[in-house]
Amino acid sequence: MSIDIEAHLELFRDMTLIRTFELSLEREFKKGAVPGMLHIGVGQEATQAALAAHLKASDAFFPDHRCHGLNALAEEKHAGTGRRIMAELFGRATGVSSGKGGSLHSANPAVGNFGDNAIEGSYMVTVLGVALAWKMRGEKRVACCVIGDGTVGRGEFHESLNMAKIWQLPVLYACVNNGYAISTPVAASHASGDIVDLARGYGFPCVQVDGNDIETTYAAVQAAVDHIRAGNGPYFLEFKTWRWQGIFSGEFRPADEVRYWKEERDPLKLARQALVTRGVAAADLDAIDAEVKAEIEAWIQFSKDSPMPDPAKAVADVYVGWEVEPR
Ligand SMILES: Cc1ncc(C[n+]2csc(CCOP(=O)(O)OP(=O)(O)O)c2C)c(N)n1
Ligand SMILES: [Mg+2]
Repeated sequence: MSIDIEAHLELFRDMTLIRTFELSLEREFKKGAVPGMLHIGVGQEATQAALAAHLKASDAFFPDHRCHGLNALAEEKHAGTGRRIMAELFGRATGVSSGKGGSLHSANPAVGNFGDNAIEGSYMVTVLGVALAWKMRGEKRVACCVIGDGTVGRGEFHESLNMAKIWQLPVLYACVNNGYAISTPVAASHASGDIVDLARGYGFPCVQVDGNDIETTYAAVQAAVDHIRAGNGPYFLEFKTWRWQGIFSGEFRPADEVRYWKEERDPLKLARQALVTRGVAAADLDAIDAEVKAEIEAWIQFSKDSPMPDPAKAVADVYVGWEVEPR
């Protein structure tokens, strides 16, 4: 399939932004500038860029712990404020959740980001409520949840898919199968290493795609959101991919496997090759890269220059309509 060259270039830029965001963030994390835990999505850029390209501000997505890139793109595309995701990760008052959410709890429903949750899979149930509300109101909106292969082991997976089908809810399940949950290979924890096999029994479209090819992921998400917006009920996508880093990564994976994914299946390298084949000059792609790098450094500087949250507001936004006096 061939996508419009402008769209293709924008996707390349978006993937470059995710890669740069994550590597720069990791650099700052190692220096001690970023509090808390950090799971990064390097290697999974094509999935997140494709979702960001098709989800509107009026849709909802529940990101997982590797979705800083998706969160930043949604913020940037719909509000021009991607830097507020960076500031959130730095724990600053200018962050989308006033610096109190961090990596796992940054949310901004105004751009469709309904927030991650440290309890893996819990939002597979929450997404049903959002989708049900829209269906009852007759709104053509998509409620998406991003889940990893490990998260599929939660009971909510089956509860959610079952109810989404019975009630024909507008839910997009975006399953990022990166081959591992912590250090456990997918085939060691699931009856099928292809998660799509576990989803098919619920009787709605379930499609497995190459998660490292941006043209494939873009077309797959397009088909899914078209199906859902047309009122046809839920849709399940499994993106086969691989994460470069993360919890205990590197040491437990065979050298051949690491080499294959990093050298032959790098989504950014593949996108670059595809664009050069289409006639785009390598220098133009380098210019995009340089521009994105400068932008991310500016986001980091913005974060470092931002104030810490005011302790007096520690419990503000925690309870709706109930202010608690901090002691
Ligand atoms: C209910 C629950 N159990 C355990 C954890 C700890 N935990 C955090 S990430 C993770 C692995 C998730 O694997 P996967 O869904 O494949 O995502 P990946 O990290 O590979 O992107 C686990 C077990 C958690 N956050 N919530
Ligand atoms: Mg995984």
